[in-house]
Amino acid sequence: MEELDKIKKEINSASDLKELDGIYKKYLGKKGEVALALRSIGDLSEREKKERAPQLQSLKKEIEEEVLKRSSELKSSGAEEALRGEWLDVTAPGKKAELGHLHPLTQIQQKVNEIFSSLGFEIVEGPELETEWYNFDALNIPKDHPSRDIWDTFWMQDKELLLRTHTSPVQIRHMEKHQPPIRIIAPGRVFRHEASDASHDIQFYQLEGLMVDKDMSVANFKAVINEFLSQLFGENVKIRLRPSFFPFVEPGFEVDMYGPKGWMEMLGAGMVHPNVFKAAGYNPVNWQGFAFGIGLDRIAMMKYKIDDIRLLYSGDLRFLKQF
Ligand code: FA5
Repeated sequence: MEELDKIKKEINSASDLKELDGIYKKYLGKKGEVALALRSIGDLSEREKKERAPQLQSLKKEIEEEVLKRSSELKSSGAEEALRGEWLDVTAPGKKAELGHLHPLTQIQQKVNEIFSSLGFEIVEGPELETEWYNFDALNIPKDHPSRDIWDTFWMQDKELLLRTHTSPVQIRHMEKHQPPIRIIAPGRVFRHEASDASHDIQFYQLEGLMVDKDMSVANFKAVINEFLSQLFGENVKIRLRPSFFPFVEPGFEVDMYGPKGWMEMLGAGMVHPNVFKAAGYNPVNWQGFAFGIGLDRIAMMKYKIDDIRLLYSGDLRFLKQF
């Protein structure tokens, strides 16, 4: 009886289920005191057996009942709830939370936006679905220009609308609504119905730039683009300007940058053509400006040493996880 009282006290002092479990095992577990005594009953003499067996059986029963009682007390008191945290096996290897990150193109886009913002450029947007007027006519692109061809442009079925082939239409949309001085960039997705290769895809990102004011010259463009590229790639960036032709600028040029695979064309640019000013409602006598269209994918390729543009759109996690 004395023994039973002591055990009951112990059971009732258990402050959580784990401790209670330990007490139960101490007496009735495989190597528990009472369990062992019960098992060794066979070694006793017949007389001892008769006396001891019922005592041990009832002790076992009493312990079981007391443990059950204490267990339900602990559960209902909410102690169990509070202890759930402590039951965590802190030595178990953790589950790694898969963290995503921004796509390399988005990272580049954000960096480029930051640089141009620091140079005083405002960020504007235009629609991906365009009219022929904004994408071609207003940009002085002749009616018979090959870029209007169905093999270059994705036309909607009724031919009323098209997927913009460059971000230049945003120049017109912005000038229609704003008066100079103008200093904007317009990043966005563009589409071309053409064969893809390591540096060309059928959809890609461009960043249009437009600066309009009085007394603007090519020198202003060179200063801005130099500042932009050296902020992004460092002072030692190697670039070259080549004369080129775009109907919406005069003169026009292309800018190449030197990288791991030699020279790569990064952007087209030039001084805004008077006909473009006229289409937007400006008097070309009063204003000058420069415009440029940067291939953002090409910038990302140079920055991250990516040798195939198509990887950017592959959705391949093995590729994306490197950035
Ligand atoms: C244009 O799209 C002109 N709108 C750029 C411009 C704007 C010129 C303002 C003058 C004034 P171009 O087709 O060259 O030009 O494209 C501009 C840049 O986009 C290229 O230098 C290149 O970096 C990128 N680019 C062109 N085609 C692709 C393509 N298929 N895939 C990926 N990038 C391309």
